[in-house]
Formats: sequence, structure tokens, C-alpha cells
Amino acid sequence: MAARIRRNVWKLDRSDATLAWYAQAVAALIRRPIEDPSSWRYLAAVHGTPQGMATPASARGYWDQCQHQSWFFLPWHRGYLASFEATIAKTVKDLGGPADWALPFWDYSESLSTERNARLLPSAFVERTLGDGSPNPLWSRRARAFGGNFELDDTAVSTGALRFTNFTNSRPGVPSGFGGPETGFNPGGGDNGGIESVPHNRIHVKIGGDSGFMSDPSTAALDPIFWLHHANIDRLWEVWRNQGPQFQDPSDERWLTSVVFQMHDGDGRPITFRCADMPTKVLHGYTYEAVPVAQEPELESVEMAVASGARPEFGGESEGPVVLTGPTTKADVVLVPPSGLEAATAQPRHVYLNLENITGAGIPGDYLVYIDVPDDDRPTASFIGVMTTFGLERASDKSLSHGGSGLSQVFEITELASQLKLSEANVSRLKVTFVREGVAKADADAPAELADYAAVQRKPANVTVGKISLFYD
Ligand SMILES: [Cu+2]
Repeated sequence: MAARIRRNVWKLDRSDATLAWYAQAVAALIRRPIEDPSSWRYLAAVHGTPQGMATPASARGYWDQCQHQSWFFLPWHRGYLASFEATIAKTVKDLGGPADWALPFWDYSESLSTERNARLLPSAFVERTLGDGSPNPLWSRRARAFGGNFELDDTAVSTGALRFTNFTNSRPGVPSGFGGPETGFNPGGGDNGGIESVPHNRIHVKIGGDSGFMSDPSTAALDPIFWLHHANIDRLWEVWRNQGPQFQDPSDERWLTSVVFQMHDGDGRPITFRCADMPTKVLHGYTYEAVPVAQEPELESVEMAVASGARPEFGGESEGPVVLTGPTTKADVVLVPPSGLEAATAQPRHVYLNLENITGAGIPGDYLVYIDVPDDDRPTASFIGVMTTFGLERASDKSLSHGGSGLSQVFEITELASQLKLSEANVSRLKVTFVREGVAKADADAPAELADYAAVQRKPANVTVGKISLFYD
């Protein structure tokens, strides 16, 4: 079989039928019963099931399998995309369409100078109805937006994660690389890999808003745009690997072979795969249109850490949990000067700010994080990054793998720490400011066949950062 080519959705010709066939296939899958592994509902349940939805015995080990905050995030979703694409492609063929249908990707990070629409939701997904007045199968329950403009700013579409030279990292206190931290089978909880945090998590919540499908892992895959978003994340993995010989997937057996994932192929037959199978079983069969190094939106460059060496040195922590209420919350980190550095002019090589045990419920949206020191004469605090909250409720669920210890996030702040003279003995406090970005209100209704998912009551949004800490190495 010829390789399928996954194309940039904004570069499809006006005459191209890829999305029209996608819409027809989506409509066909939505009509299938949930017990059918090739149905829309079953495929979405493989990612996650809403609270209260019982998993039939036959679906155990197949539903609720998504891997987040883990070095399995990229490979699990790669297999998931392949399973979905095979199902849609077979349906397209059965409906009389082309035999080589492939999932397009949405490259929202493309420079606006080469694709001015890049940050807009592709037009075929925007309208509720088609030209003939029938429902548009590609429309879904999303944040209210005008003309597909979900206000994706630089902080949402940044591909800065491509600068990580390490795929993973197991050292606590430092960033976990491009792909995510070393974990076992992990449906959620802990630290996001760079690419999972931004743009992945940011896009989910920007599109889903306060109650749309995309904002919650247990409903996200019900939205047809989910798959174009994840095709792009999967493509960025290839972009990352193509940057040079030092950009390597893990070679550890615990990543390659220790965890086996189960899904179905395009004919609904059970299949299994491991990360070691990625290049052969799963990646084989499709290729991405032009995998260039993505254009970087204008963001301050951040030096990314390479995983090596000993455990970083503790540099201070907040006095207690920080409850994020209101539009702005400030908290102090009480600093401990790094040993051996107080008297010297030497600076620590890297400084990391950690947000630990981020727990809560609902869809609070993301937070912009700023730092400054109380007596600093700068007029404004400095932006260090975005605390993303996609998957918060799941990560806070005590019945799941991490026992409800929540999400965590690490920011490298080396350059700012040196400007703020954090490692000097007379600087005793660091002020951290969380600015709530807010979530857009979502449409109240959903596609008619999926209305039951929209009726699920959401818990009121709340977020607590268990601890803010600082590490040096
Ligand atoms: Cu996702």
C-alpha cells in the first residue's frame, strides 16, 4: 500500500475532498453503537470516559487508556491516531472515496507571514450547518469564537519545546524534556513534557473553553478537530527528531518494551503495540507533508536543560499551599542561598521554579506566571511561562495512578534568576504572581447525537498549587 500523506489542512486545495470525506466518515462513525470499536463513541472512550460512564467488560483494557504527563504521551497518541486514521480511511473507502485517505494536520504554529490563517480553526470545522442546511459533522461543542478565531496567541502556539535536546528526564525538580517524564502506565498526574504543555495543553483548553469537549480528556476526542490537533503534535515529534543526531527517542527498555498498549485496527480487530514498534508497525504507512523545522513565534529564547548530573540543590519554597482565587494571586517563595555560592560570584548553571501538586477540579483555564523580588526596582514582574491545567481534575482524582497528587510544572528561570540576583544572600524572597487567563464560554449545545455528553454537570473550577519551590544545579 502506498504511504498515506498527512497534509497541512490550511494548504489543501479548494478542490481537495479530504475534509468532505472526513465529514462523511465522522457522520457514519457517530451512527455506530458505542460497543462497536469503529464507532465515534468507542474511539473517544479509548482516550477517556466521562464520570459515570460504565466500561463494558469487553472494553476493559481498551477504554480510558490515554497517556498524559508521561514519556508515553507521544507514542500512545501516535498509535491512537494510527488506529483512528485506519478506521476513518476504511470508512471513506467503503463510502466510495479514495483508498489513500489520510488525516490532515493543523499547524497553528506556522508563521503568519507564510500562512495568515494558521491560527484560525480550519473553516470546514466552524459552521454548524453545511450549505444545504444539514448539520456539519465537523462542528462540535467548543468555546464561542467568531470566524474560527480562538485567540491563539504566541504563548499558545509556541514550539519552544523543540529546543529541548532530551526526550525525557527522571530527575525531580528539572524539566522533563520534550516528550515527558519517565513513568509507568500513566493516565495522568505529574509533570508535562515540553510539547505536551505547549502547544498541546494550551490548544485543548483554548478550543474547548469552559465546557467544550476539547477541554476535558474524557470528552476531547469527541471533537473532530482533536485528531488534526494530535496529528500536528505527532508531526512535531518528527520535526524534533529531524533537527539533528542528538535528538533521540529513549533507548531504555522500560520505554521500548515494558508497556504494551491495546487498540483496534481499521477493521475493528484488536492490535497491540509497544514503543519499540513505533517506526515499523505504527509509523509505517503514513508520512507528513514537508517536515520542516517549524517557524518560531517571537518569544524570548529560553535555554533548555539537558538531563545529566546529580539531583539539583534545593533553593527555597513557599510557606504553604497557594489557592488560586480571583484574577491574580501572589505568593512568596522563601529563598535558601545555594551552598558554596553565597560568598563567590559564581552563578548556578540552571535555576528552576517548580509548581508542585497542582490539584483542583473543573476547567479553570491556564495561568500566566510572573516572578519578581519584593525590593526590586523594576516596574513590572517578568513573565516566565504558562501553567497549563488540561487534565487537572483527572490528575487530582485519588482513585487514579498518582493518588490524586495532581499536576506539576517546571520553569527554567536561569537568566531571570541571575538578573534578580536570586542566589545572593541578601535576597530572601521571590514573589510569584499567577494571572488567570480565563476560559471562554462554550456553546451550550453539542451535535445532536452527542448531546448526552454535553449534559454532564461540571464541578466548579478551583486550583491549588501545593507548593512552589526553587532548585539550582
Ligand atoms: Cu490531546
